[in-house]
Amino acid sequence: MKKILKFRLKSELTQVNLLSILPWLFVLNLNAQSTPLIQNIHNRDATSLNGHWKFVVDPYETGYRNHRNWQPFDKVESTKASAKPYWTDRVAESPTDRVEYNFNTSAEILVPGDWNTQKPELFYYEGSAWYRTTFDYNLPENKKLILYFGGANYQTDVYLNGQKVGMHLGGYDPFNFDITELLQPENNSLVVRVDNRREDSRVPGLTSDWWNYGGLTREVKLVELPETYIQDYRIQLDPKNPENIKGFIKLNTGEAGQNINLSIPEIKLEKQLVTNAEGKAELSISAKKIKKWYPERPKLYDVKITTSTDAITDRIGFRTIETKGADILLNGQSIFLRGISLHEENPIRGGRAYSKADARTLFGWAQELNCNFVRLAHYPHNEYMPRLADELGILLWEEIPVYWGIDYENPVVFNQAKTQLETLIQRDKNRASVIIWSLANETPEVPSRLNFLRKLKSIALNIDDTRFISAALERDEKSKADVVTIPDPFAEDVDIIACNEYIGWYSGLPDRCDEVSWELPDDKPFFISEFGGGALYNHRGDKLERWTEDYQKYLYERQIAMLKRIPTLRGSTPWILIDFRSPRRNLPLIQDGWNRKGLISNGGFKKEAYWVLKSFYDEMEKQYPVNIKD
Ligand code: GCB
Repeated sequence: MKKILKFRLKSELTQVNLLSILPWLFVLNLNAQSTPLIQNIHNRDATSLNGHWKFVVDPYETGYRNHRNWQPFDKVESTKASAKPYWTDRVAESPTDRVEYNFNTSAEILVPGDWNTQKPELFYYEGSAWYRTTFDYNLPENKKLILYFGGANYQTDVYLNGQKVGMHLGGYDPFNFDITELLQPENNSLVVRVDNRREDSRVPGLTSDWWNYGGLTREVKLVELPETYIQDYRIQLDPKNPENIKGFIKLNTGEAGQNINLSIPEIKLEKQLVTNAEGKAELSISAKKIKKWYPERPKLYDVKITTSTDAITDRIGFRTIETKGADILLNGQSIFLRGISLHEENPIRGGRAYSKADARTLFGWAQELNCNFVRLAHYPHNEYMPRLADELGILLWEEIPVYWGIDYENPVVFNQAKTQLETLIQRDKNRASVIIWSLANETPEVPSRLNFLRKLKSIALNIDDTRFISAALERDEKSKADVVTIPDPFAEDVDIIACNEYIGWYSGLPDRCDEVSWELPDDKPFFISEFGGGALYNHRGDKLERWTEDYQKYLYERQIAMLKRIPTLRGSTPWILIDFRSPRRNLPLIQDGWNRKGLISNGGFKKEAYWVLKSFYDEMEKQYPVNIKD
């Protein structure tokens, strides 16, 4: 009897355990087919697949799911070797075979680009659509071909010549696949399904305050690589010894004893390294002659990595960043982050921003405002942004869309947040401009959230412990009369305490700023990650008439007066540089689908408050002078 009881207990336990890990097993498999992201694809010779692609919209997912059991065809096909995925260039096999789609005769769409602003009928569309392009490619022997996507929102299923290549989840992070085995010399047919539905198992979840642009929103390209290639590297100053460059270089094959040459020709630095059993070489090199990267002097060096089979060059800036009490020290000097928040949107052309020219327009406006800092809200922006920020000397806050109410209990959600964070850090860890990894924005305090965020923090630090961890936290304006506090326990985990506040807009009138004081820890830098209010360009009136430029201007004046009274304040990124599209914002004649908190209108015209912020930043620039020593 005793024995049986023991056995039953054991099997129940096994059952419980299995049930609790099942979702995790599923999760582990989600992005399994993609090749680990390759460092610096940006500077590799590539064949662009940008341009006109064939396009078929598929709201009922006819090409993706079986209409009788609603299962994706992919799942069924993996068990039937001979079956061809539906809608991936099937041809009619007999005159009676009905094929109810045809890429050859379908409409076209530009890649990169969202579908919402290219096709008026898809302006509000959230669903699935198919893309197809064809290409020839003569791949030399002993080479690999990598198919790279800068980003596609949200689920992307990729098929080459009728076979599934892989699937990616995540709307704003790059991914790549090795397509060598499926490639043919001529007439390759690349078919991609993109689905941008909002779901509570995704990140962001069901709700946000920006446009859910769908499609192949970033560039697509083919990159030829040798069998053994430089897969990853981190080359940065050692925060503990800024006269040293520290990091690693990793090859894709885990072979020991391979030689790697690292050089920075401008300072005549050259170093031979040898890989360990993981195909990785750790490095720590004295670099006394290096000139540091400052926003005021964004010095970049050509850094060359060469192996017997591969070579790559990057442009890297070297700087240190640390906190000391309430100060943020860049290259040892206290700075004030004169920032602004930005969505990845080109308001003048309309739609998602994706090019270097777009990046220049957006950063150009920020620099005119005398910013040395930009918050890339609320998701990873395209790679041109951090690359150009490196060149222009703009410090960056980068973040993942763990935003408002997401499902912290769901391991599928956690895994997506984790992948997006890892990929962002993987892509940008060599950019001098990036100083903050932000893990969340205005996330309500529910019990499972803290653990979720702490796990993300340790994942971030594991990949890169040279930058700050932060999050746009919520404040408490109610518990104590006229005192604002940040009761969020995650404030203890961050290097910079950042919070969003809308005093004078969602909470009271602008004069309210004069009534409140802030109670904050004095041993950490404090940062206002958002404040602001809406104004329609050229709508003028009394300073207390909402939606006028005059109200917005007055709000900025009162806010800035309040900010100046906070001794630990070391920067701000008001919300937001430019009016942006949001389906939540439908006040007729004022919003009409735009969040109007921009300092610049969607037509590109500066509002009055722009100049108020600029003069604050001119003043801060004087208060925090920079002394370039090398
Ligand atoms: C916020 C959000 C931001 C919104 C903004 C607003 O706190 O972080 O995404 O767009 O408020 O305009 O209300």
